[in-house]
Amino acid sequence: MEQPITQVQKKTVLSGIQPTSRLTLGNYLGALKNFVAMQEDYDSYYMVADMHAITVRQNASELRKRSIEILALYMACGLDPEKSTLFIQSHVPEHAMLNWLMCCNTYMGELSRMTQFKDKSAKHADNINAGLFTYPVLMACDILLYQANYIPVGADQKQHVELTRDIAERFNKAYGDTFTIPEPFIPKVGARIMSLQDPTSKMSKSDPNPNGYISMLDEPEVIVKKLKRAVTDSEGEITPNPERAGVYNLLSIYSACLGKTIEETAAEFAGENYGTLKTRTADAVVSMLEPIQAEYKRLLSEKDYLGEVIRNGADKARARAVKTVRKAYHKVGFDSYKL
Ligand code: AQP
Repeated sequence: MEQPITQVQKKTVLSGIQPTSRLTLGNYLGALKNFVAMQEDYDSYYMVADMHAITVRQNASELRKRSIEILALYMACGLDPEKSTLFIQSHVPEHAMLNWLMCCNTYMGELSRMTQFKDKSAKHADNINAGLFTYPVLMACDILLYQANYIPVGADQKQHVELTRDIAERFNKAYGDTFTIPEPFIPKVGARIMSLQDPTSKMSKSDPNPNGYISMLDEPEVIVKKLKRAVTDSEGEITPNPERAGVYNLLSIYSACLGKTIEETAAEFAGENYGTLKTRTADAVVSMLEPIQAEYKRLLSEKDYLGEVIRNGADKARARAVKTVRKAYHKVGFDSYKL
């Protein structure tokens, strides 16, 4: 007799990027590239994290515009709204609704240990707000709302995903099984792209020095110029040594662009000088970004289509998120039948 075909349920993936500025090569290689790679095999939710962005003061009209632009950039990179749920975080009020529950299940001590809080409060000493402190709780809600199994992120976000696991386990233990326990999904190469001007700190889109980062929308000549100016060292030899941060960063960028290991790239450049490494890295970055930039420009001219994608994405995300909120509200003793 013929066996019935059993449908294997896809695992769920969620991630997002803050629309604090134009996205960098670090955002692409550390996160976005994996979003695209994972959408075929996973039930994927990718959001523009505008609620996280306001932990640092933003201009309102720019934030609104940039959120749409970043969603268009997601699509230009290959995220397909037919395959992935693409949405803007603030369009799904369930993120804020779950946040309070999870704030009440997170300890101050845990939040005080978060490296990103320490870094960002040093950078924004005039605005160390409570949102900056509780940012990882909202991030935990983003993940738990969709019962996500895997979270494609750069290495800097590993600590937040680990905290999410702790909060979810604590809640499940106190109230009964409610949330899926997620795992970070960090690329082997490109997980931590460093600043071109200070290769001991992370390439960041809000770096006040534009020579420190490559924006995904930089013109080819600008990319070439920034990489030419990248800080290296005086040793002159190309070896895959993480302690030689500048050279190692260029090797990582080249490798991540071409899907190679750092060792393969170092062997390819053995005996070459830094000038060659910089030029060929610039070529690799430009060839990778050029088609994305062209598609991005095309998509931005399709305003009605983008609007439709954003509305549909919010509806799909809400349909999933509300189920989790109902379940969690009921567990803590709220009357959730009206949700
Ligand atoms: N330099 C990087 N290398 C690898 N991955 C990176 N990511 C960010 N920078 C690098 C990954 O991109 C995703 C989105 O990051 P985010 O915008 O939510 O926040 P962030 O980590 O704080 O990124 P930025 O660019 O440094 O933003 P600003 O300047 O606004 O604080 C995450 O998966 C992150 O790991």
